[in-house]
Amino acid sequence: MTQNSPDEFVKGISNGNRRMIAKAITLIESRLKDHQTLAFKVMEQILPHTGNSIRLGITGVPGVGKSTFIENLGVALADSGHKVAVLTVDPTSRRSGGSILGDKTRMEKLAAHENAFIRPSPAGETLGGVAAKTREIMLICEAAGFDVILVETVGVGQSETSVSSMVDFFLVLMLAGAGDELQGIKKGVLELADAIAINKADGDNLNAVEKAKRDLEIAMHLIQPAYPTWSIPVLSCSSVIEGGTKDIWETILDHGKKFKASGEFLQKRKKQSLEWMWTLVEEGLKQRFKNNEKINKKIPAISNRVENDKISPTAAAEELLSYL
Ligand SMILES: Nc1nc2c(ncn2[C@@H]2O[C@H](COP(=O)(O)OP(=O)(O)OP(=O)(O)O)[C@@H](O)[C@H]2O)c(=O)[nH]1
Ligand SMILES: [Mg+2]
Repeated sequence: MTQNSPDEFVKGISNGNRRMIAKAITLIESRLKDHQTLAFKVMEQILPHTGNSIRLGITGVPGVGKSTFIENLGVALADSGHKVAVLTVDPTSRRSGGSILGDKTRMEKLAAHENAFIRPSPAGETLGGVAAKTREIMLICEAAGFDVILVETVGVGQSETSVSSMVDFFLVLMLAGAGDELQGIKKGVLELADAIAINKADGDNLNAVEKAKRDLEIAMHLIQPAYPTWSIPVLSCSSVIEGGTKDIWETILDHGKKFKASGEFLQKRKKQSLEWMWTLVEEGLKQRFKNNEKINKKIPAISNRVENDKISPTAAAEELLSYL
């Protein structure tokens, strides 16, 4: 099969052609040098057509209800004419063994919706690799006319930081009544949040949700808001009651309005683009270092000298770096 030209890709993507979008994503995910070169050209050309979307990140412990929330909100938005793309960042191996399928069935209605596009986590050895690809896939979706991008990530390690640095609004879902430890409430995660929502606010759970809200509001007072125009709200939501996600969406729109008016919206996106560049530089440097033959040859001897106190780790690092 002959490969499409960059122009054909760009045309297909801007026409919202699903097959071309899928092909472009395959290109982004490929390890082949030829594919990467082509992907680079395509990305360069579509870049001016990106950015016209609301980018929303959603995190929370496994089972908190992220996928159900996305299905619910996504269908409501898609029904009202929005074009919704759902991406995931999940560096854990949780998803091998068919749970991608699991997620698609959890988002059954959304997956079947003509205004929606669901793409599971790309493969990648490093979180940085997975996140970088997700970010590029997000740009492809934007160029294809998707105006709401929902990125789901499980609350593990650094994946939250990666996702929060590619979205306009970062939503942390929590459960009432679960201990702090279980929730993985690290201060760091709360600092990334633009809103916190206690999920499953339905049925017998309502009292516990109210209590959790009060506790979290107190905890949030200790956190310095990152942006002057926004103090982080603690909300509640439910995906099983009609309109249970409506307040969250309104909060997101309100945030967008305020950030656009104050200029912080563009500022944040610019900052994120620069941060992304530096992340890629760091990853690239590491990769080049690891793949450098000259350095690889020197490593055993120099390691030996470090182990036997013949050379200080500082001097050894200096020497290895000098070969780059
Ligand atoms: N009562 C109630 N149950 C919910 C709600 N949202 C999700 N659930 C249930 O909670 C379970 C987990 O939901 P998921 O949406 O798969 O959770 P998740 O956070 O995506 O989980 P992972 O992808 O495994 O991290 C499912 O059995 C849902 O039916 C809610 O608002 N209320
Ligand atoms: Mg899920």
